[in-house]
Formats: sequence, C-alpha cells, structure tokens
Amino acid sequence: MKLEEAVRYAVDLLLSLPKKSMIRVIGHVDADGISSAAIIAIALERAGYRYHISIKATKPDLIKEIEEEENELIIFADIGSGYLKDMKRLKSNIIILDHHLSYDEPPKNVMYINARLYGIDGSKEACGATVSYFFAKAIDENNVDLSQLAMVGAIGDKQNIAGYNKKVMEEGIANGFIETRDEYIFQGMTLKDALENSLEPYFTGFTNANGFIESIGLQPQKRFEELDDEQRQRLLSALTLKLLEQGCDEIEWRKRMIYGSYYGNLHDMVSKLNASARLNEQGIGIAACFGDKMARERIFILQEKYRDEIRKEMRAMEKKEPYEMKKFIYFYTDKRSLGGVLAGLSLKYLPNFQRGKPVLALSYNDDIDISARASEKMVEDGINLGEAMKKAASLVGGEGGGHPIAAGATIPKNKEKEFLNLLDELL
Ligand SMILES: [Mn+2]
Repeated sequence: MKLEEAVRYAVDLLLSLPKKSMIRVIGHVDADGISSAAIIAIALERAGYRYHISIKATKPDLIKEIEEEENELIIFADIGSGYLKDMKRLKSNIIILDHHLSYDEPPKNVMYINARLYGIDGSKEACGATVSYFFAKAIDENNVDLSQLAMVGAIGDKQNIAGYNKKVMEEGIANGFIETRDEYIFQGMTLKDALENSLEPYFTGFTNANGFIESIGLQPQKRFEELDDEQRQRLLSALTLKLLEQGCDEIEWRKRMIYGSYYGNLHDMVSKLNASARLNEQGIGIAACFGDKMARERIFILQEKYRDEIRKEMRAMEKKEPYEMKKFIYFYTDKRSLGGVLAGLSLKYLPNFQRGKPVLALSYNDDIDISARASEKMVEDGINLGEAMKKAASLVGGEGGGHPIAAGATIPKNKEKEFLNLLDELL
C-alpha cells in the first residue's frame, strides 16, 4: 500500500463522523508539528468539522493528560509513534500521521500512518507535515495550497527536498503556491546586522562587528546588496576564512530559498514557528499558519525575542568548556527550551565544542531534560542518537527518542551519572 492509499482509509474514518463533530488534534512542539497540526485543522475547518488543537512536547505522561477527555476522534500529527502502547488506554478512535521511529505495534483503536511503513525515508524524505498534507489532500483536492505549510515542516525538520517532500514541492509549484529563488543569505540586511545577528552561520566574537568590517575596507552600515561584485567577494572570502577558523567548512552563502504565495519566505516561517514553540506561545504559531493578521505581527516579535535569547546564550558559551566523555561531550544550560538549538549551533560553530563527538545539553527542572545533536558525518559513520537516547533513558526509568542526528530524553534527577555512562556505552 502507498501512503496516499493509507491516508484515504484514515479520511474515510473521519468522514464517517457527522459534520460539526469535534475532532481533537495533537501536534508536536516544533515547526513541523505546528505546521502539521495547522494543515489538519485548516482542512477540518474547510470540511465543516470543529477541532481543538493542543501542541505537546514528548513527555512520559502525555497520554495521561488526555485520558479523561471525551473525544470521538483524536488525530496525532508529527507525534504519537512513541506512545503506541499507551494508546489503548484512550477510549476514542485515533489516527496517527507521523514520521518518527516507532518500536511497538499499534493497538486496535489506532489507525497508524507513519511514512516509514510505506518504504519512505522518514528522516529525510517525509516529515509530519508532508504526511498531514496528503491526509488534507485526501479530504479535498483543493487543499493543495497547504503544500506551503508542508514545506515549512520539511524545512523545519532539516529534511531534503526529495522523495515525498519533493512530490509536495512539485505540486505546490505546479499550482502556483510555491516558488524558489536563489538568494544570498544576507539579502536585505546591513553588513553590521548581518554579521552580528546571524545564527546560521554563527560568528564568534561579533558582539560588535564594526572592527572586522572596517578591517576589510567596508562600511558597517552598507546594505549587502549595495556591494559591488569585488566588495561582496572580499566580504565572503573573509567570512569563509573566519568560519574555517571556527571549525566550520560547509558554508553556503547563496541558497535556494523556498517561498510560499501566502506565507512568503518559508525558511523565515520556520524560524517564526520555532520561536513560538520555544517561547511556549504555540497558539500564536497556529494562528499565524491560519493567516491571522494580528498573529503574524506578534510572531515576528516572538522571533526577534527568541533569536536574541539564543545569541545571548551563544555569546556566553563561546567562553565555556564542555564536559567530555568517550563518545560525546555535554554542557549544562538553564534554558531548557534552547538546549537542542544550543547543542546544534555549538557543534557547528564553536571551536571548544568540536571534538568530533555529538553534543548534549542538560537542563534541570523536575527531571533532567537532555537534547543531543550530531553532525551528518557522525550519522554516516554510524551514530544513532535517537536509538541510543531511547535505550539509555528507558534503562534509568526515563523516556527518550528522536532521529539519528537529533534526539531528546527526560530522565529522573538522581540518574544523571548512570544515564551518561550508559549512553557512552551505547553510542
Ligand atoms: Mn517532525
């Protein structure tokens, strides 16, 4: 069976319910999860259903939280694969639209649609939003405009435009909802803002970049597109050299950007949804996907705030030394929601954090939350963070999982040492 057929069965289940039924939608707390939930909710609304969305982090008691609810149908989007066993406790029918690794068999009340079950590479070629898009399109062919949000999910999960993602992109382009443009990443910015505010790539030591810009004979307040070819070349060569010194040798100054006819630059939309997720304002993210004008203004402010926080933490981490194990390095942060981002950026751009090993961020709250990031190269060499984190966490009474390149876990407070040692064995 193909994915398109599988979602059709799920849609039949939905359409067997009378119009105006209340459908429960649970999405995952990142750009892919929010766009997945929004795709489903928009499709439900257009089809005449009511819905109630919650955006949830993966945590042990997730199913417990919704156990008491009276629902006719629950749709999990970009989340759910880790809870298959627990789902038999839910009284309602359930549809799961996901791409994460799963380890259990779904119980009878669950219609389980995971890209991985249909021979699709769920790490690279289909995300939660891609699967949700095919579900939306099976409800109504006219939902092809939601291809924009599907691409937001794919970009958010750092996937490739290949396989099913490519299929979605081509449909969006063919119907006039998506286009690509080749642009320099600093397009539209002054040199000063570009260098001081950039996170991808992140430049160390640029709290004030005036000195650097002037040292190569350019003016900080000049806009990037005002540079002539020679000046642009001079700037980008100097920055390439700087990043090489920071240990980063994969730099793309010019990128193929994906634009949506409604949402504009979809990479920027990803950054906005991530900001809303991390700042616990997921409702604004959903509303922005729905096109609410007020939400679109507010989410821009969230984005600025979020980027400021990351930059501030990164400036502090430039001076930090991580702790080192045989197979990974780790650091502590009190910014729980930034753990994954900081681990990823430090792995790529901070010389202190480049030991050819994955980076873990640990943060204490009721439990210990752990985010882990690896590089493409480490994954090619056989590292699988998702599996190792899941196993190590479950051995100490916690919960974990994710992708080979990016994973998370939550463990009890007194199990830190045991967990770190186990992970060191498993990686
Ligand atoms: Mn996802």
